[in-house]
Order: sequence, then C-alpha cells, then structure tokens
Amino acid sequence: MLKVKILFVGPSEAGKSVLANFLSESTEGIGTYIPTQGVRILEYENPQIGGNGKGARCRFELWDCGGDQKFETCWPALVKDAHGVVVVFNPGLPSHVKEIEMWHSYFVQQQQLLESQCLLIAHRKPGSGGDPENLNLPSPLNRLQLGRM
Ligand SMILES: Nc1nc2c(ncn2[C@@H]2O[C@H](COP(=O)(O)OP(=O)(O)OP(=O)(O)O)[C@@H](O)[C@H]2O)c(=O)[nH]1
Ligand SMILES: [Mg+2]
Repeated sequence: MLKVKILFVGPSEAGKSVLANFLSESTEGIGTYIPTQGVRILEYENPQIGGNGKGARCRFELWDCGGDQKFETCWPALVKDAHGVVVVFNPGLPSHVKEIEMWHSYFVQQQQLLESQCLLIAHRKPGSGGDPENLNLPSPLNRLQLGRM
C-alpha cells in the first residue's frame, strides 16, 4: 500500500489541529485551544487516491506538529521522510504572515523539497481580520500553492 507522510506546521493557534482532525474525520471538533505538545500523528486511509478503483489504496499519516518553537529540537525527526508539508497560518495576524517564512525555510527549503510538495493554507478564523484575497506574500512564498479557508 502507498504510504504518504504529510506534515502540518506553522504558528501556534493557526488551526492545524482543527484541520487535521477534520481531514482524518476525528471526532474531536472545534473547542477549547489545546496546544499540541510536539506532534500528534493521525492516520487515515483513502481508497480512491493513487488507484484505479481496483483495490489500490493510500495510507496517509498526518503529522500535526506543535507550533511552539520550543519543540525545535524535534524538528529533524518530524521532517524525516516527509512527502509533503502544509503550512497553516492565520492571514489576519501579521506575526503569522512573518513567521511562515521561517517554517517554509526549515521544513521545505532546507530539506530540498520541491515547491510542489508544499501547500500554504490561509485559515481565517471567524472574527479575525485580514483579507486572504489581498495577501502580499514575499518571495518565495508567493510562488507556492495557496489554499484559503
Ligand atoms: N470557530 C473556529 N475556531 C477555530 C477554527 N480553527 C481553529 N479554531 C480555534 O482556534 C484555536 C486553535 O486551534 P488549533 O487547531 O488547536 O491550533 P494549532 O495550530 O494546532 O496550535 P498549536 O498546536 O499550538 O500549534 C482552537 O481554540 C480552535 O478551536 C475555525 O475554523 N473556527
Ligand atoms: Mg495543534
């Protein structure tokens, strides 16, 4: 079976755990903020991706990483053998927009991952400002695929 390791990284409180729970259909929903300590690994199987419907299956590991930089010593272990990196941030917070350069630099550029292996997600929480349509990201972030939610 095809195995895919995807990292969710980015600033604290960006919504990484909420998105990872949603994708893995975990029953944990939106609620009180519980900072991720180091990493949580969520697994799920998708029978459609990577196959022709004849039984080929894909097993995803979502590595939901804590955004606190005190976990930096764990980063080499987290990024090992990753196939893709999703950088989640809140476009309404200038500090987040600044911080994602660091996340991209360590988790993508320094690992020699391709730009096509990285996805930025501008995750706007209800009530927070910022217009994700008018994001002016500096190079090389402006060349990456950007998802808005
Ligand atoms: N209402 C609402 N709340 C959200 C949404 N996304 C995230 N939140 C809230 O924002 C807070 C932080 O979300 P998390 O997903 O835990 O943030 P995180 O990026 O995993 O943070 P760290 O683990 O510290 O890196 C939580 O209280 C969530 O419930 C959303 O789309 N809507
Ligand atoms: Mg988290």
